[in-house]
Parts: sequence; C-alpha cells; structure tokens
Amino acid sequence: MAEPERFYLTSPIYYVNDVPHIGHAYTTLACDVLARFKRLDGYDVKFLTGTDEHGQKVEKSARDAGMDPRAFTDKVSANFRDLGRVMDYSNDDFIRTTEERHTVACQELWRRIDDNGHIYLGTYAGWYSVRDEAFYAEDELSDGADGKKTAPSGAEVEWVEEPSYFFRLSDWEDRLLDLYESNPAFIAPRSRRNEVISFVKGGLRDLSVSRTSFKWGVPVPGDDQHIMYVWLDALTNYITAAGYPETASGDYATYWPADLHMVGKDIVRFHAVYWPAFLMAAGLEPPRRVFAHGWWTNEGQKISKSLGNIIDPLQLVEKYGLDPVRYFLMREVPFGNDGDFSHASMVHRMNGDLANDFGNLAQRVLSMINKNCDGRVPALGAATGDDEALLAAAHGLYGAISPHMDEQAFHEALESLWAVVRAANAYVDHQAPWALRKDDPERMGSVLYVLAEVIRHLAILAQPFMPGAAARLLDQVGVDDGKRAFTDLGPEGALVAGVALPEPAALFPRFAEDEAS
Ligand code: ME8
Repeated sequence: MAEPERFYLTSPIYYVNDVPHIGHAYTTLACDVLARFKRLDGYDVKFLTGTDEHGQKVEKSARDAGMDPRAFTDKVSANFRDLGRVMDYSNDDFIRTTEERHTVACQELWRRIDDNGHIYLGTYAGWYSVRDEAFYAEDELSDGADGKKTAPSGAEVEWVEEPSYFFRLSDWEDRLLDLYESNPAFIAPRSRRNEVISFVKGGLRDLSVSRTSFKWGVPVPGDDQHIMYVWLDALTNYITAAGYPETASGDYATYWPADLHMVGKDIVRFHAVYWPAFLMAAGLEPPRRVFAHGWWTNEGQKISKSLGNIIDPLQLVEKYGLDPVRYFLMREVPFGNDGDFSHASMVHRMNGDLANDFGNLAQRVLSMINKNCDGRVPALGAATGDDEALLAAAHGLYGAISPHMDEQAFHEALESLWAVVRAANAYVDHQAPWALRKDDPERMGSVLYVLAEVIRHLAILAQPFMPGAAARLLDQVGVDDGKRAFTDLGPEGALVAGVALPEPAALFPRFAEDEAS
C-alpha cells in the first residue's frame, strides 16, 4: 500500500505570561479542526502546539509573580495543556521552548546560519517593546497620550543599547519576494499577503537576534554572554518538533516543510518574513503556507486585561458546552476576518443552527425510526427523484467541503454542511413520513432510510468540528467506530437495513435565556 501523504500543521506557541483566553483557544481550535479533517481523509497528520517560555516578557511576569522563571513557566504552561483537554484538541505534540530538545535545535540552527555567513556582531541602539518582544524603528512609533512612545500595536517601547548579533535580513528582500511570487498560496488571506509584500518591498533592515541585558533564553553558541532573540528561539519550535537537527531517517525528513503555520494577524511578519529568511539562510526549506486569521473582540470591545473583558474559554465551555463553542467559533466569522463575540450571537447559533436545524433533523428522524420501524434501519425501496436529489446532495458534500478546508474557509465548509441540513429538513416536511405510516409504510421506510443515510454523511463530515456530538450521532445511526472515515462515505459504508439502533437522545440542548446570567 502507498504511504499516506503527510500533513504537518502548527499553532503559534503561546507566551506563558498569562492565562489562556479565547484568542488562543481559537487559533488552536482551527488547527484541530483541520488536523481532524485531514486524519479522517487518510493523511498522516502531525499537529503541533505548545508554549513560548523564554524572553524578557515571561521573565518579567515570573518576577511580578514572585516566582523563579522555571517554576512560573511550569505552572502557566500547564494551563495551556489544560485548555487543550477541555477543548478536546487532538495535537500530536506539545512543545515547550524550555525543553532540552529545543535548545539543541536552536543552537544548531544558529550555527548553520552563522556558518553560512549571515550573522555579524554589532551594537543595537533602538526601541524595543517587551510586550510585543519586537524591535521598532523610530518612524514606526507614535507619541502616546502620556508623552511616551508607543508601537503600532499600542504597546510601550523602551530604549535599548547593548552588544548584539545581527542577522543580515537586508540581503533577503529579493529572495523573499521570489518566494511570495512563486507560491501565491504562501500567505493567506490575500489582505495579509499584500501587507507582507509591501512591508518587504519597503526595504528590510538587519535584525538584532541576540540580547545581553537578561539571561532567560537559549545561549548563543560560542558566546554565552548573549541569549538568542526570543522570536528566533520561538519560531525554531516548528523544526524542533519535526526532529531537527535532521537524521537520515528521522521525522524531519518526513514532516518538514510544514504544510501550514496557523497564526493570528499580529504575528504574520514574524512567520512570513523573518522565519523563511532564517530557514533559507540555514539552507533549509521554508514552510508551505502561513494563514493569519483575524481578531476577536468582546461585545464590540478590544479584548484586554486592562479592560477586564478577557473571555475565558473554560467558562464558555462550561456555560454553553464544548461542541456549541467549537461550532460557534468556526461558523460565526468568515475565517480570516475579525469577529465579535457576543452572548446573543452565541445563543442565536446554538438555538438556531444547532438545536432547530441539525438537532431537530436528527431528533425527528431517529424518533420516527424508533417508534415506527421497530428501532431498526428501514429499507430503501424504489427511490424517487426527491430521494435521489437529497442523496446526491449528501454524496456531494465531501467534494464541496474539502476545497474549503484546503483554503481554511471553515465557515464555508460549515455552510455547505448546513445547506444539506436545510435540504433534509425541507424533504422531511415535504415527504411527511408520519402521514405515510398507515397507508404506505414501505414508502415511509424509504423516506426514513434516505434521511438516516443523509444524517450519516452529515455526522461523518461534522466530526472535525464537533467531535462529541458527531460521535453520539454516529452511535445513534449505528455506524461502527471503524466506519467513520471519509472513505466510508461511499456506498460500501451505507447503512444496512435491519440493523438495530439505540434509543435516540437529544443532540444539542437549547439555551434558555433565563440561564444566561
Ligand atoms: O505572539 N483574537 O504569543 P501570544 C484572535 N509567543 N486571536 C488571538 C487574540 C484575539 N483577540 N489574541 C491572541 C505570541 N490571539 C508568540 C508566538 S509563535 C512561534 C510565537 C492568538 O501568546 C493569535 O493566534 O501573544 C495570536 O497570533 C496569538 O494568540 C498570540 O499569542
């Protein structure tokens, strides 16, 4: 048998300066949905997430908490792992940049870049933002209300002057532009691609890649007065987890280059400019694609600790349930755009799309089968044009959804699923199987068979988005665990008449408004 094609995708690794919030949950969720989709589609998937634990910002947070950085990072990193359990992420690895395997990879990458002549020693004198962990040129800054300079992100900056190694980023302009030109899918969505191209065309300055004024980081090989710039350290996680430095037969050869780095729009420059330049300078392949999604606000307001309006994903899941939260985040906002979280829109999706549309379809069909077909899959008699049309829509779903997933258009994939949910509900209304029970039970059986088979398709394809609800639904239509992959969507996987089904149970609860507070 041919080796399965591999698919390597990564989330950002999150700073352990704070508890995880909805933004972190969102990016990793998008990766999880895609990872699950690709696994069901037969790929050998590697899905990586983790925590970014070095640098001045984390060191300062540890100090503010009165803790040693190592103990502090252990504690906060564990919160991100806990989030993963609650959100049911299916990541294959969780990397921490304080791990030994990562130090080894960072130092080796540095050596290669240095051996190839792309690093030199100088002095950095300029602005630095600890919050962004980024260097800024004077002309990028503006004057804040209190007279202090601020970065474009709104973060405070401080003046830094210290010996530093520099990466010759200015040498990479043309090769980066070539990379974007020859791989139009390298940066998505288009707005971000344009932003990155104009940034690079505007001219690149050499980049400071080491710091000497604090110690919490990976030492520069051969000069441990310096620690590596936290972004060089952080980005390297993607190859560390692929098994870099490479061995002849190791994972690196199998999984690198990554198929997708999923990030938020705030960090697209690091991923689409610095990272491919570092890799090419080391003689390594750049990743295949970077997708930078948009920003969530809370009831119309920017989410920030100082405004006290951080949305805690754990609380969301507790209040609304995991599958509704996963569905809402992937459905509400065209992936790539900014979006707003509001209680009203969450409840609207939950009661409308989930309870009324999908849940009600399953409930009606399964309880009719339970009551009128002796709780067994009915038989399909002679199919009518309406039956064929609905079955054809279900059979076409995988083909409709798959290209959307390859473009990370998760909202479109769900819209395709719901087009069939709506068509199936319209078919139920039109065929009125309850009215056939007395006079034409055979036809009633056919109608319910068609619907059960459509539900099987919907549930198989909904698994990446709502693993819990989809699994319960597949149990209810009697689909064995081993028959839930996309290859089972074909006729060989079709429901078999006579198979006994379990007692149906409601799939999606309605959210009663008086529970809202
Ligand atoms: O930047 N809406 O880590 P970080 C949507 N350690 N997504 C959001 C968001 C919001 N309001 N807020 C945060 C770092 N995010 C680095 C990354 S990677 C080698 C190193 C998400 O903890 C979004 O994915 O600040 C964003 O890019 C990421 O969290 C930033 O996480």
